[in-house]
Amino acid sequence: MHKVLLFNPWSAHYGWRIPNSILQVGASIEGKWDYAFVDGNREVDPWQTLKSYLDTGEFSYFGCTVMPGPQLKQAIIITKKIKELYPIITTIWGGYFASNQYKSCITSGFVDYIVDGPGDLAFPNLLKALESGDSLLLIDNLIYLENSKILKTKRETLLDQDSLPQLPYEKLDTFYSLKGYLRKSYLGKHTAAYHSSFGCPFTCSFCAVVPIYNARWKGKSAELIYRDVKYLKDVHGADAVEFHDNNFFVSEKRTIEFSKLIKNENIKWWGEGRIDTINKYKDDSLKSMSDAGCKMIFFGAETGNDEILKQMDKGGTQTAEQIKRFAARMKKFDIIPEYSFVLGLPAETEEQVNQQIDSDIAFIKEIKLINPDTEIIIYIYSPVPTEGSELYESVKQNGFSFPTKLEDWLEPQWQKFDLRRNPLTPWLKPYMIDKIQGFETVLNSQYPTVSDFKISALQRKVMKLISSFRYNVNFYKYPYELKVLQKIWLRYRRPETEGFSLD
Ligand code: B12
Ligand code: SF4
Repeated sequence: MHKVLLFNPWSAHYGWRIPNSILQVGASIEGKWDYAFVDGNREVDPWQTLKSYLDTGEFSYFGCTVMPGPQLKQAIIITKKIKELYPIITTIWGGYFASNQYKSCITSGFVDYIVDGPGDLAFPNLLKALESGDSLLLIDNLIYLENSKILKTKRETLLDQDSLPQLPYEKLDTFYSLKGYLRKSYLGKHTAAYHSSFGCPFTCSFCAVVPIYNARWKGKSAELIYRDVKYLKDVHGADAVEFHDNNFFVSEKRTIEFSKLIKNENIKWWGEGRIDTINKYKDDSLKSMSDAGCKMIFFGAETGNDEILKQMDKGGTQTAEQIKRFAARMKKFDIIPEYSFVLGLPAETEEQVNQQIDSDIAFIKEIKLINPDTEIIIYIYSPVPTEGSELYESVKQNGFSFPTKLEDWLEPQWQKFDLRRNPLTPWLKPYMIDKIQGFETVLNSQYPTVSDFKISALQRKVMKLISSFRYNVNFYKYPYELKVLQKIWLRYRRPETEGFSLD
């Protein structure tokens, strides 16, 4: 029997999301290969579970999805162990890390094949070719070694998303109850994760989506998204959805069609979009989204510096003025803008790097005055290998390079790098990191956000009062008193480590 094991490595302590990556990979082989799901998030000891499957002797393939951060850790340790103990098993990696850092993965000695980008055709075609002995060269989206040389096949055109097989929710439910994936969030008691499109039409120079999709985007139709959301609601009790698309709002038409369909279902929803795209939406469209349950949208505001925006935001039209005006505009529609900022980009001198951090802090404070409900998420810039981009060239010139050996990513400093907390970028000095993190702590106390739904009105008031002095005089050093309060009251969600939002 040539069965397939599909593994989602551990990624979060609580609030697990439907593992859409392996779910969609499962869909691609449904009815053709027998397969099992193993989710590291739902296992006390995933190795024992994997081992019990492998010991049956029925499995020939181990497929693992890999994103940077903690997932990578379990992916490396477990795949290596499988190769050592079960050398006949073919190991296949997919996901953002595998595609973006393919050189270190494929030369590790324990990853046999990488599916580079969508696996909907590449994965079943690879399995078929491995069994028939056919050439792999004609299969798109593959990376493998031949005579120690890395071969990369061509990237396929994005497929019509409505033509893909249905997601095997029922099968997943036989391994792990689907209800266990519907977590409590600011949006609802049972929040589902759904992914409705691939890629993004833009080419921001810091973004991990660009090297894989290169300005391509394809989405499912509104009807299909509605069908799946309604299924999750009717059969499993979902009352909210977070859309995991890199850019859910590319098409105003699709968004509005979906809003019309979902309007009477009493579903709250959230997604990620661009300010300059949604700013072009008509007022009627924003109203219809709000009426249909859209509560919050995540935007890459990035910085208040127009020069840097130009450097980062290729193909876009975002400006500091627009970021401010848009925050004000969203107030009218009762949709919370969740703005993420990237601080700590390279500059010519240390002084300029530091000055840029100060001016972004001032800009964030201005946004909070314009629309205090705006949620702010601060990331420290960590490079992505977007070869050829102006930003990546500057990053390399400033002395940064990625590990060349896969296992080096297990080093504590590289694990932190992935979480965008300690980026190992030589131009960013420790005092600058302290300032960014200190500001973040003070800001989150001054404006505990609506998605911190666990704290009471009184606790909010106390935090605001205690942090006022620091906030008003820009004093962000050692905010220990606030950290203690946040630890006790907020269990402050770290979007950098546990994901983007909404816990
Ligand atoms: C859900 C999610 C999470 C969840 C993890 C849930 C889980 N899997 O258990 C949480 C919230 C915990 C999380 C955390 C993080 N995430 Co995350 N996450 C996502 C998100 C939004 C969706 C992933 C998903 O389900 N996609 C849907 C599936 C269907 O698409 P897919 O994964 O691309 O799968 C297709 C192909 O890639 C391929 N494929 C994928 N896996 C496999 C495996 C095999 C065997 C095969 C054959 C094919 C294959 O085939 C699939 C079908 O076509 C993505 C963005 C995105 N839109 O994908 C970011 C994303 C992957 N995350 C990212 C990051 C950086 C992180 C963090 C490290 C930091 C952060 N602040 O978000 C943390 C820490 C990770 C950790 N704790 O391990 C980045 C990765 C960037 C990079 N440099 O590579 C992304 C791309 C977001 C972004 N645009 O920056 N994340
Ligand atoms: S708009 Fe967002 S997803 Fe698209 S390239 Fe820019 S950062 Fe990446």
